[in-house]
Amino acid sequence: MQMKNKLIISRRAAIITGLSAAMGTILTNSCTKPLPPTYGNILRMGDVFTYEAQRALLDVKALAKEYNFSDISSFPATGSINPSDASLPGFNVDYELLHRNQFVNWKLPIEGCVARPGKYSMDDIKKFKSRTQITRHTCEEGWSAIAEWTGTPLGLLLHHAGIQAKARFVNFISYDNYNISIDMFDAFHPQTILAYGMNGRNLPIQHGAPIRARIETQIGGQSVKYIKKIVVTDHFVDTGDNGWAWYMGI
Ligand SMILES: Nc1nc2c(c(=O)[nH]1)N[C@H]1C(S)=C(S)[C@@H](COP(=O)(O)O)O[C@H]1N2
Ligand SMILES: [Mo]
Repeated sequence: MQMKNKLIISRRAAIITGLSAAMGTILTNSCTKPLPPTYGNILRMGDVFTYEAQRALLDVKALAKEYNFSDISSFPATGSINPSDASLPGFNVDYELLHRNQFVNWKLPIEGCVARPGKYSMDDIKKFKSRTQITRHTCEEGWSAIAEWTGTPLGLLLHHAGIQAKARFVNFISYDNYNISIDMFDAFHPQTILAYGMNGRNLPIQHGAPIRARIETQIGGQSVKYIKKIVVTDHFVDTGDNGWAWYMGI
């Protein structure tokens, strides 16, 4: 039986195809290999291969797959699901106050290695060009779901804030104290957005209101909810050595 040729090369196939090239780069080009900031931490050895392989593939790396409306699925909420509820883990009194006023007083500070540090209100953020994408969220705990997300590309905000050449990491600090950092490649990836809309509505509380990140290049746990502050740094700040790798590309 003859196999039908697949005309469309999937993102995963492109990554696998490029893997041997990446391995070549890793093995022969040890002076310039892109090491993850967690290099040397024995508990995070997995970062080295995933990060090296994916970063060596920048030129063939496609966008994460986007889906159609008909693919949108039910979507569980996990981790913190409401930092305004004192009976739940992740409770935060500042968040509770903001929530009580429908987040009208919420502002997002962008600080650190930027020429113009400042605070952005929701109206400020919505003035930037928005991006809507229907993507699959894959949780490291074994479930996945598809939703439509609308938000502002993080790169637009970073440019607006005057990101400096020395910037290397974007650190997200959230109201429930779930903090992660990403490198500049993921920060400026066109599908990395600060999402304020989900499935055509305002982002619900359980999914991270008023704004969450969507980082479609990595596993779902990196898409931090309830964002409180963004700090750009020229060095790695390890805010979350929680047993998971720093880098979890998919
Ligand atoms: N602030 C914050 N962001 C978070 C989490 C969290 O507990 N707090 N959980 C993460 C994990 S592990 C997953 S799978 C997704 C869950 O997003 P959802 O609740 O919208 O399904 O959010 C991620 N972002
Ligand atoms: Mo997750």
